[in-house]
Amino acid sequence: MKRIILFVILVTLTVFGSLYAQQQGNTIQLKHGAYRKGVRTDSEMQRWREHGLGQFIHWGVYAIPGGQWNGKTSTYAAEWFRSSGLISKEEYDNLYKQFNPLNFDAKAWAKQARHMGARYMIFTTKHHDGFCLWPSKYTDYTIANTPCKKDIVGEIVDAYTAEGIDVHLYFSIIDWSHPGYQVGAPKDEFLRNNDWENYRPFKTESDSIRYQSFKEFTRNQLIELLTDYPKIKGLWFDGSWDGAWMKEAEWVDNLGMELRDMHPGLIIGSRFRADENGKRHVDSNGDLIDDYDQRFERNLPKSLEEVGGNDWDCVMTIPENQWGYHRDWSLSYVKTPYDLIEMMMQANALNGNLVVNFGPDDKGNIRQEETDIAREIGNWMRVNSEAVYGVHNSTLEKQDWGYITQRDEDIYLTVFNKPMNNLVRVKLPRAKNNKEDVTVIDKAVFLINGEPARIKEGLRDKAGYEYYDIVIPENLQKQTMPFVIKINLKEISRGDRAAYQQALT
Ligand code: FHN
Repeated sequence: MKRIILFVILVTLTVFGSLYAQQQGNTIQLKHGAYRKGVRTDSEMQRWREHGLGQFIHWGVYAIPGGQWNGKTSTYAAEWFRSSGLISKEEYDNLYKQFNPLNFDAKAWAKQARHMGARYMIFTTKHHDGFCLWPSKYTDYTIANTPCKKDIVGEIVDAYTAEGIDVHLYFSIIDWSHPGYQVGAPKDEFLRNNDWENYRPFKTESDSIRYQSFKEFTRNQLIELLTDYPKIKGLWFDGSWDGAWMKEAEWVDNLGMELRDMHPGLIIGSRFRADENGKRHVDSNGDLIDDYDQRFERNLPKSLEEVGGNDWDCVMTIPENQWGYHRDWSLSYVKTPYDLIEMMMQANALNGNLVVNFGPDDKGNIRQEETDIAREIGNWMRVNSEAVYGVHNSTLEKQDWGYITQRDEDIYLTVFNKPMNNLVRVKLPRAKNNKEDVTVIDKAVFLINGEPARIKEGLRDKAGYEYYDIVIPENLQKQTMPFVIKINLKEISRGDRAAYQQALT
């Protein structure tokens, strides 16, 4: 009994001790936590930060069933079809023998992505089923053993890079095809109780030994990818939530460093590894693990506080939750170009990138709906991309009619909810330099036609904020797509305010 009491006291002291340390701002010493406080400041990361829009491609043998088998349809994510219950594992594992995408044309995909305005792309080298779209020498379950035989990953890397689009390779840690891969035992209770040290992912020693072979295989494949495709900019990991992988904090951290050494500037998101306390994405001190936050899957943050000063991207499906090709898109709401542009601007306004997912079919075709979406986003980007690339959160507050982005002194107001009175009211920040000054709009122009916008007399609220109305001209009042007004501000003395107002009317 005494021992139990002692144990309880010790656990309580450890838990409260570490909470206290965090509350006091004390740092917990970690061997495998974040590499830095704040964001990476090198040029590769700066380039990534400025992308604004990306494309994701999920492609693999799951495109053959496309969510349907023997006349039955699965509502499951198409890329998880092996687990849908509609197909036997054996049947699924033999599908690759039929994989023959005769229409695959990496150059055409890359051109389409460039027209859409994507500045980077993420490509599934292998998803959870383990099928490799490159001829990996560490498994037979690859494209080399299909009738296709092409090095799909190689063609993608070359074609997209030639179009000026940076390539990041998606790599699933989960691999159902490898005999050594095993799902770790349930872990949540250990994490909840801060008892990660005692978490044991495997029941037997031999399971643990088998897992070593899987780790070696994973390492080999990652080294192979970096060796064979040196033009890539980053690795996009998935499936690292499994307890067995999370328990390998030291090994995974070392592997990450090895990969970074091989490929200077390599960009890796927060889904690769956990710290030694089983904390993912952010470590036990609340600092971001690796280079950008990958938690915003199909779920955009709503405020800068949620982003916590980190770099981040949001990967987004077009239907509800289908990443791979699913034949039937009538099963859920399908996002429109308008929806996706709105998400992109929301992301950009909060210092993030939006990545839109495409799922080509088994012949290598990008479906018509995706082609139409890519074209329409591209048409919009051709006029408005200034509001997307290289921008960041604005000094102006978020306002109800839309999203605001900024690059240097240029501020972009993207209007989604066009006010009924055709006046876009803009709340301006207080003057920075001299409290006696006021901020006013210096210039305003519509990106769609380059025409200057008319500004109406402003008003001031009790708190001293200035508001100005920008008039939407008649030729834009019927616009069904969002439009962008680029403005510049200036600070003038209060005494000059009346003259400024008069000049507006
Ligand atoms: O299980 C996968 C899913 O199939 C898809 O690949 C997404 C993309 O971010 N990642 C996992 C779910 O988080």
